[in-house]
Amino acid sequence: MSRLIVISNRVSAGGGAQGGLAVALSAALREHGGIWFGWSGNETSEFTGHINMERIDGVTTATIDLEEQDIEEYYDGYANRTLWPLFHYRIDLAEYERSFADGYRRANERFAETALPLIEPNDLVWVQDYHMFPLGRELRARGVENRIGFFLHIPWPPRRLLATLPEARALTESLLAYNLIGFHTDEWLQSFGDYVSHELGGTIDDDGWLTVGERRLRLIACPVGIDAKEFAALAASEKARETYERVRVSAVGRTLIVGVDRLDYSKGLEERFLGYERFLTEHPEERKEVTLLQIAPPSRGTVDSYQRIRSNLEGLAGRINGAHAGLDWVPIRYVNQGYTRDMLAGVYRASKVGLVTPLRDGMNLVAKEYVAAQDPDDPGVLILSRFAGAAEQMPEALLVNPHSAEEISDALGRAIRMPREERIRRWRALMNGVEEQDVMWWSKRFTDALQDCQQPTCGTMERI
Ligand code: GDG
Repeated sequence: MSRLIVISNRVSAGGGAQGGLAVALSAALREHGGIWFGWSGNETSEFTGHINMERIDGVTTATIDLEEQDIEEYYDGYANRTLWPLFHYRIDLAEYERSFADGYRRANERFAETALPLIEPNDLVWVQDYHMFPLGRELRARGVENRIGFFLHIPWPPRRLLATLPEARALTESLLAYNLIGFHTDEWLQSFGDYVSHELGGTIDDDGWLTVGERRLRLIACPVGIDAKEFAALAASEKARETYERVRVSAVGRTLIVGVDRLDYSKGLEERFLGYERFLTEHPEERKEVTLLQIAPPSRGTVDSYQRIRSNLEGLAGRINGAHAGLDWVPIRYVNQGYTRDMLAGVYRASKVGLVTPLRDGMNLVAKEYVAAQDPDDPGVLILSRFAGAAEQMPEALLVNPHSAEEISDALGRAIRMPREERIRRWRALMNGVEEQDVMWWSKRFTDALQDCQQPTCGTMERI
């Protein structure tokens, strides 16, 4: 079995607070052996390329520090202010600055330069996400002939939106350096194919082999999952049970609706609050019988659009609570902080409705965690946005258009009144999918497909 070199912006091996993705990548690294390489999250006054090697829970990690200018232009800039909004269809929020693009290129060159000595001839190299689109090309330029795969965790935007990015063509061309590119869904894969065939003259066969000039690489849809067993076990833990009781007691017999999201404009939180308000207005009989608990830990606080969404949401929650609350009831409990994963599992289980309504999402793991945490004999109902990648795999959820307050309101009414047999039937089908296509399935499927790709010859690579 080949060794695996995982390269991602941040490295998060070890520790109890790991998310499912980190668990899966750590497991794949333990199985294959190898190294997880990326940014330490720390700043240095001058970039030296010094690698800090550590061994954490059986996984070798290698991290580097970046300069302030790299962090501003590459991470806060191009990754978070340009690519993230554009790839979530928000060209109104995307900032196109040459200095960001330059910083992104420089940081990727630095990552390639420092990762180079870590890569041995037969290793599989697996690059993660939009922070590192050009990394494969930078490695090829330095003579790396290994199989290199890339996985995109966010959507690939429609061709005409992508065209607004000054570097769209160069960025897409740089992806041709990989042997394998993975997307969560067919929809994102097709968007990529559409751009490549219209703008680069590429053709794609039925097995996903893309040919552009002399380059040939494979595209696959490979939806990420969660560690379902681990999550179900978390839901049964002491801490989860304690949290479950606390949350149930605080709801005093009311039906709890839960939302859990990083505070991000892609997650549709304002639209969700408005949909919930519509429900309160249209169903006066349900008023005081329901409570929406929204957990939204802040993220990327240095970026303006994140500060704006935070203050907009606070204003909206305040207005809705002001208009509808009574002496002993507030309609929305909006919590601006994070909780441990076992506590989250308890919150999910205590909630009769999981309200997951992003405007766009590559996949959305909260939807899967909500399902995995339910009581099989009395499960809650998942309401899921049609525009989350997860919707392709989860048709038994109540699928809604997250922009429509009416659809959110109707789905809430239906979820709250849903008979137990129907809840169990829907949940069983959802849980089968969450268990079968879990995060281990995802990483194995990707690494197997990468292993099967032919190693490129040096000659072909020089022409990229
Ligand atoms: C990107 C893509 C894709 C949230 N609040 C707390 C907390 N969380 C955890 C959740 C979940 C994770 O964060 C969020 O994952 P999502 O998948 O929902 O969203 P993104 O962070 O935007 O992730 C997404 C994913 O990559 C994987 O490919 O699915 O589409 O955007 O695990 O539980 N965790 C803890 N406390 C919190 O308060 N501990």
